[in-house]
Amino acid sequence: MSVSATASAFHRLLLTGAAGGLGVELRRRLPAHCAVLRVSDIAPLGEARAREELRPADLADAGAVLALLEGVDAVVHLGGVSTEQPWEAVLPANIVGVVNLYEAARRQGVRRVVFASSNHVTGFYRQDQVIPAGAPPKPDGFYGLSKAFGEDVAQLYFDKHGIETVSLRIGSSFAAPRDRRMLHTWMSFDDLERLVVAALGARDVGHSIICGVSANPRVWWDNAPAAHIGYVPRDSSAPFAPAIERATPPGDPRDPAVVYQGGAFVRQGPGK
Ligand code: NAI
Ligand code: 15L
Repeated sequence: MSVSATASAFHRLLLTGAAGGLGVELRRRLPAHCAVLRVSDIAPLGEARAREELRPADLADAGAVLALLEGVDAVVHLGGVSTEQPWEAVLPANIVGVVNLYEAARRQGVRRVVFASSNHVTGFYRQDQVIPAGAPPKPDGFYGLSKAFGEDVAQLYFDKHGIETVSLRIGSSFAAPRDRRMLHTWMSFDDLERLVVAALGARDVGHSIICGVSANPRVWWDNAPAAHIGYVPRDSSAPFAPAIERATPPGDPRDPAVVYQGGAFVRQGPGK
């Protein structure tokens, strides 16, 4: 199911990471909110669909990214490394790539970016804490560090060049929550669409940091800024809780993956 279509102010939207898990979902859903959807990835994208433009590109290639943003009104930036990886993999996709994207936005006159950040920017806050949506970073690895860098790039390009960004610290966006941790962090695909559409259309966002999470009963993040951009989640992890709790015993309370919000990511990465 998709959420209802909106009359969009955007003629041509660019979706990076369009071949990935969330990209496949948004590729199907974003045409309801724009006239033309330009889709890009380093991985195969298949055939172009109605009102689509295919533009394969490596985010680490500055020239390719400059061309990618030509004629675009706004960008939904999902592309990059999406899990904890060696620095050599994170650097080109998530560090060089995000600078290439914002430099291209500046040079091509693009005024709005929706940036897929991650809860791993704040993975080293404890699970017994509730933190505000824009809490100072406590990244849990190279991946979280790269997303914190991406948020800082977004801030720089707003302060210096007026390019507005909504950075989405996405929790766990999958068809359904997969474990006890995701009962806190889950965001449905319908709520993802609601959030991205709100982030594209809201006025005067400057650089806003919002948590990408459904209306779950168990909360680690105070997502008050979401009201400012008009995001109202409608789904919840609650119906999934009984089956998950039956299937998986609570973890060892001394396990760092149980202590910290980043879960298993805190056990990976530098030095591991
Ligand atoms: P994914 O790994 O399925 O998709 C990422 C896409 O980026 C892939 O299709 C990959 O080919 C592409 N990509 C990687 N390096 C590239 C490069 N150098 N140039 C061009 N494209 C490149 O990840 P997923 O789950 O779809 O996530 C999308 C975005 O949302 C990612 O940025 C991820 O960090 C972020 N996110 C996702 C969450 C989730 O629960 N799915 C949670 C938090 C953040
Ligand atoms: C992320 O940032 C990842 O992209 C996604 O694959 C999940 O692992 C998610 O965080 C999570 O924390 O569950």
